[in-house]
Amino acid sequence: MSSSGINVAQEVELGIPSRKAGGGCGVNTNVGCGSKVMPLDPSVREKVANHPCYSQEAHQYYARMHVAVAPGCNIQCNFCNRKFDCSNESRPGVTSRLLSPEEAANKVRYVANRVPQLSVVGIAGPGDPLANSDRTFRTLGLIAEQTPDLRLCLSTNGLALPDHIDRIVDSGVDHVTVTINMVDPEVGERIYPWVYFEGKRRSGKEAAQILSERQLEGLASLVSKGILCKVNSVMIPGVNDEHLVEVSRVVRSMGVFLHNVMPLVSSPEHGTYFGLNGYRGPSPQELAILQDRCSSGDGQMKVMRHCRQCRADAVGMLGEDRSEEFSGDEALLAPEAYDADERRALHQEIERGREELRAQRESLRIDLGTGYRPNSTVLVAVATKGSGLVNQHFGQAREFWIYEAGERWARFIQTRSVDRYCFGPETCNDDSSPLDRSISLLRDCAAVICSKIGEEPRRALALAGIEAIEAYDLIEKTVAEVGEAIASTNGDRAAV
Ligand code: CLF
Ligand code: SF4
Repeated sequence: MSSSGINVAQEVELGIPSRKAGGGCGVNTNVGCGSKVMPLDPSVREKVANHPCYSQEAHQYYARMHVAVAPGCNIQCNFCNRKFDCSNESRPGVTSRLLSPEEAANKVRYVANRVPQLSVVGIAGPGDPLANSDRTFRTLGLIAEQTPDLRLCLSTNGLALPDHIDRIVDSGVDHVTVTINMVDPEVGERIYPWVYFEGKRRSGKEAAQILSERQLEGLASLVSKGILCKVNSVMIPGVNDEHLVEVSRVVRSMGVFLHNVMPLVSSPEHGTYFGLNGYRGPSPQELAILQDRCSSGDGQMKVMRHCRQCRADAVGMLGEDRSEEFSGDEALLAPEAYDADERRALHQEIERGREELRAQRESLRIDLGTGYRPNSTVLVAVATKGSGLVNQHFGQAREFWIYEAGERWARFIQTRSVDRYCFGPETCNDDSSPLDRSISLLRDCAAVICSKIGEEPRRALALAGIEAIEAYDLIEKTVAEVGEAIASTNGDRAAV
């Protein structure tokens, strides 16, 4: 254990620079010269520990659910079509069923009784929660009263944020996300055609200026009240991609805990301004490069890399979508008794398991990406159902977790979904099979690690120069071993 009372593995998970001795300026890609160890405040550590969005490790064990109670919005984003959920937190093209606050509270109880991994309830749409403040706060009040052990989370575009700080605090919300796509109105006027403020529709630079000022004012107030804040940004190549490094620096300096840089998902079928006018989303490689730049600048911002851009009625672990399973009327109508015991017992079991895995990782001295990067690394893809293990068959994996791998080194880079996203012309082919899509998505990886793989996909991967490796073990341990073996024979093949 370190002097701060948390062990090295926990510090790494929480994004705290490691304090390894040695190494000089420029050696470390993630930790700046002269950086100091900043132990997390215990209250922050407690808030992060079981929140699946604020902790990459926690998202392997804990689930979230959203309740879609907020239909209206007070701004227009060029990547949004109002027929669908808010794109600031959700994947474009997805429509959620609107609930009343009472239905939402019933649904939370219903889901909580059936998904014991549940730790957080969020309101993230389908419009902006604070543009529907009465519905949002009534919902939060009911949930806090009826299911008091669940964390409350809120996501907003920030325009109305300064008007609601006290109500947010009083509601017991302890995590707030503000979507900030710019801090410069010249960039902003290309993203927001208008905002509705003080009874008037404002457009152009004035609209962006108002929005930006309100977002930053609201953020500062939240931070001063001890609310843990995350900023979401949509990366729009050619519009704000370069600028997001500055956004990251600014919000870091204000005390924001986490920056989630998400890809623009753009296609003409979504009917958005960007989709209809040929604006493309970034490739996974472009996204990872920008995330690295945000996390390696002066501010050393902690960057979220495991966001799944989920729906306004999402239910389950981040990597799975169980919203359909809970979309029926029975979830809304049943005023059933609430039983938190099963969840409490499971959460205790999860924490014991996590502690054991941390101890193993620590004994193996595997660096999760905060120390000194080895000279030779490769990218590898992992098939996992969570719980910290390589435990998924290649053919059943709908997403892969990409790691930078090398000697005692396993740095999580991003997730890539086989059938959810189009990442651009190279991977966009409606006729392609899931196997073709997987290979295309993993083309910059040296290996894929999974619990089982058939001969046909193994051959197809080999033809693409990707080695298939079967394992059932700790993810980071396997990644580091595979990375070391491949990097030492093939040299550096890390593309990001
Ligand atoms: Fe929901 Fe958002 Fe809270 Fe998480 S989601 S309101 S912070 S509980 Fe998470 Fe989903 Fe990404 Fe949002 S993966 S879209 S970051
Ligand atoms: Fe759409 Fe969300 Fe933007 Fe409102 S804030 S316009 S709902 S993407």
